[in-house]
Order: sequence, then structure tokens, then C-alpha cells
Amino acid sequence: MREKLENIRIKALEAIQDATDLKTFEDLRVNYLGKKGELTAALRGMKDLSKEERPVIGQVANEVREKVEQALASKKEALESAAQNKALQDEIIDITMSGKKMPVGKLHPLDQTLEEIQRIFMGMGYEVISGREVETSYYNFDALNLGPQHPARDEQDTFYFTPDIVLRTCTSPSQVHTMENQSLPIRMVAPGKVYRSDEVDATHSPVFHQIEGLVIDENITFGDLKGVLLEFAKRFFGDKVTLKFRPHYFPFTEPSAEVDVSCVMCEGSGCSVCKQEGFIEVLGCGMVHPKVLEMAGIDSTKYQGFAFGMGVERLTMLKYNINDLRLFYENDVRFLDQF
Ligand code: 2NM
Repeated sequence: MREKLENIRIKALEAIQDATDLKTFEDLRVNYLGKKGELTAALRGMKDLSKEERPVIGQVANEVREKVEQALASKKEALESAAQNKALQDEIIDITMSGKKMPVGKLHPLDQTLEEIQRIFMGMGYEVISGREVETSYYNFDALNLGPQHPARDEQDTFYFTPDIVLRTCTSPSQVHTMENQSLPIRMVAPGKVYRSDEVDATHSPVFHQIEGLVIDENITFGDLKGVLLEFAKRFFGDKVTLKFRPHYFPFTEPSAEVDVSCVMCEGSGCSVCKQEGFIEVLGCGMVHPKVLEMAGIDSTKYQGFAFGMGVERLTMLKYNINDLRLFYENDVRFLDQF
């Protein structure tokens, strides 16, 4: 019996010593210490021993069991720490390795212009309200004092879904919604896409971008309008620019004007960009027509306001001396990358 136990001890310690993975280790543990293990079986044989032999062999058996347990415990620790070291090695990241170069995108030049204009007006206390692109013909035409006979209503010029539903031709409808729903005073700009049934060429597109402004309060005059637009033009084009207001007609404003900015290229002396005129048309504006105010539920005897509208493509072309509108929509990175 003693010999048998000694053999188990030698065999077990050797096998444990040789184990190189956790699976083999687990098999060994079951094989020696498990319920059906060799050592357990040997210990069960103790009952056949004589009274004198039992304590002596019992002590040997306990010693063997202890040695095997110790060997298993230290092997387990060694295997586990080896496994962890291997995992650490495998997952090592070389932080000195240079990365893959990813091309960095940027905002489209039209979005840059839109953001810049919005930032200028937000700096003057204006709210930005974009509104919807699909409108009823009431908000797109009637509420802006464009009567049923107005040429802009022609199917040749406007995209109709039904006789009453259109793609907005300007962003003014969102200003009418604001006049109807928001408390006074109002200081807002309405940026966004507008739609007109035009053929594409160097200066026309069926989809383009506008930003319109609207101020409604008591005691608002044309002088306020001139001051705001001059401040805007200086911040957008540079401090040297001057403005020229030319009388014009819009159905939704009275009086109305078109506004020219001194040429950004030649500063007014005449060049090919301004066609020797020294000035370039940049926007339209006027005092909101009393009829437009009244239709939106505003008392025109108490409140006045001004409004203005400009084309984002046109402003961007002027600022960067771009001569063809189509460049904005072709998404050629060689063009876009320059802004
Ligand atoms: C322009 C020119 C002049 C304009 C008018 C309005 C509204 F809704 F208040 F009536 N919004 N924008 C306006 C006035 C737009 O664009 C060339």
C-alpha cells in the first residue's frame, strides 16, 4: 500500500510538472483528486488494512495528497500567469506605429456661406428659422401679396404637386408662418433650399439657396434696414464696401429696393467682374407691405418691418470669383477642396 501511494505521488508530480495547458491540468486534477481518482481509490482501500497499519499508511496518504494538492496549486498559478502574459503579448499595440492617413472632409462652400451669413445675423440678435420646403400656394403666393394673376404662379416657373401644393420658390413662406405664430417683435433669418422651374446654366439651377431676413417691431424705418444691410455687407465682404440702394418693385414690400455692393474685385473703379460698373447687385429688400402684415394678423398701424432676401450661390460666386453655378453641384473634390 505504501509503495502504491509512493508510485501515485511520483507519477502525479511528474505529470503535473509536465502539464503545459489548462485543459491537461484540469484532467490531471480530476484524475488524482476527483471522486473517481486514483488517490481517492487508494484511500478507499485503507479500510482493508490492519489497525496498526492504518494510522501509518494514513499519514503517508495524507502527505501524498498534500504534495499533489500543492503541486496542482502552484502549477495552476504558473499556467494562469502564462496565459495572461500570452494574452498581453498578443494584444500589444505599438503606439509608435504611424497611422493610416484619412482624408479630412470639410463643409461645402455653399454651407460655409450659409453658416457665415447666419453667424453674422445671429450676432445681431436674429433667430434662425428654416421652415418647410413643401408649401401651400397660399403661403408661397397669396400671403406675400402675389395675386392669382401674378406671373410667378405660372406652371412654367413653379413646381406644382397639386394646384394648391408647391415647392417653395423663396423662403418667405416660413417668415409668414413666423409672423402668424410668434409673438412680436420678430428678428429672424430664413435660410434654405428654394425651387424654380429653370433650365440649368452658368447662372440658373432649379434648386438653389436663399437666406431671407425679417424684422417686425414698433418704429422700424428704412434707415434701420440700410444700417443692418451695410453692417452685414461689411462683415461678409470686408470693411471697405459701400452699398447702393436702387428703387425696385416687389409685391410684398413697399417701398422696395435692389441693393448693389461696390465691386469686391476693383473696389468700384471698374473691372470685368462688375462689367465696368463698379457695383454688383447682391440682394433685394424693402419695408414689409401693410397688406402682408395684416394678412398675417399683425396690426400695420402699430407695427412696421423690413425684409430682405439674397441668393447664397450668387454671394459665394462673388466672394470667391466663381463664374459657373454648376461647379457647386458637380461635387468635384478638386473644386470643393479650394474653399
Ligand atoms: C426679398 C426682397 C424683399 C421678403 C419679404 C418677406 C415677407 F415674408 F416678410 F414678406 N420675406 N422676405 C423679401 C423682401 C425678400 O428677396 C429678394
